[in-house]
Amino acid sequence: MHFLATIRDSNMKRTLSKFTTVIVVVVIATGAFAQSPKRVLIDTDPGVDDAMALLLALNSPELKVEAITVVPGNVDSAQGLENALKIVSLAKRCDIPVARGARHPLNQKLITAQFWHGTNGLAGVELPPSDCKPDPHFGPDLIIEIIHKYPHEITLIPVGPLTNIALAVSKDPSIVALTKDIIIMGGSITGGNVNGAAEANIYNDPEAASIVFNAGWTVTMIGSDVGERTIITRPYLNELQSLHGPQSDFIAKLADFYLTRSEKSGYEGAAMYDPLAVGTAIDPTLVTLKEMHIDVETKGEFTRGETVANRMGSNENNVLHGDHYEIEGVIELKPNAKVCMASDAPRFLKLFIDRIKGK
Ligand SMILES: [Ca+2]
Repeated sequence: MHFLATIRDSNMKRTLSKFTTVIVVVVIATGAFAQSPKRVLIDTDPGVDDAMALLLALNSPELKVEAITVVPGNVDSAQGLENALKIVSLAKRCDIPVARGARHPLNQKLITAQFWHGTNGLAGVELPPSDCKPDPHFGPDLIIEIIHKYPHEITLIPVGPLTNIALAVSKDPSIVALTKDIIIMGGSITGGNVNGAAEANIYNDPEAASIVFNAGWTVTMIGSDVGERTIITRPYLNELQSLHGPQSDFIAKLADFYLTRSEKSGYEGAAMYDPLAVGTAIDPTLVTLKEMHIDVETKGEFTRGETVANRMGSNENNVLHGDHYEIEGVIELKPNAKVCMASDAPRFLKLFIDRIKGK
């Protein structure tokens, strides 16, 4: 009896094994693996361009938004949570957890940006009250939980100051090795947008940024310098306004406000900072990346918050000899970032408009 059962069992195993092989072959042949959406978690300080980035993600089949966490930056934490909940409600996606995170940066006072983003952070556009409720988790705890739920599958897309990500990494460093990818909007290797040196997301919490860049993963850095060469202009806005829908009309109003503000400052269009980070997750061929080592300046009088790029991959090794130092070779530096050097702006803008128009 036991012998017969073993035969049946092994026959069944062979049949199952063949069946599994057939499934694997079919899946590979049809490219079904390639089509499975990328699981992403967006950490955001909404924010005009954040709203654009969120709705781009929610309308892109390449991505599955597992959660949204809110960090203070463009607006304070309470306003940011309200904005994020209204945006997911507009997209009819109350299934996505939205959690409030940190209330302030790690080591300095919050600097909000209503000057650029309007009184409520969303160009003064009043969205209907949200049908969605906030997730009860603390944002960094939700980040940790989602990464453990889907090990090696989550792409983090932080598009605000890095406070929540730094808190998550500090509480549970094991998430670094379990994260598939991290694509930040932040930094610049050719001057800042806050002042001569610093980009706003890094400037708003340099200590957090330093923790994130030094955590042990390779950060894909979509900087403000490339965002400023990836701009939405009037012809794109006209195209967006050619079809109507609740999300499309909302984004058109934001884009109009944002463009008018940029034009007043002498620019021909508005920088698509945060949407380009989401675009990179959707289609990495939209950007050109270069590996290098990035340090975050946390002390400089004029350079606090600067992302200091080492393009050579080494520092000189200066050794004290009596009353002076001598260079004794170089100290190799491991790249900790893939820095965005350029974007295919027309292709990205077309993708953005196509995904939002008429929605
Ligand atoms: Ca942002």
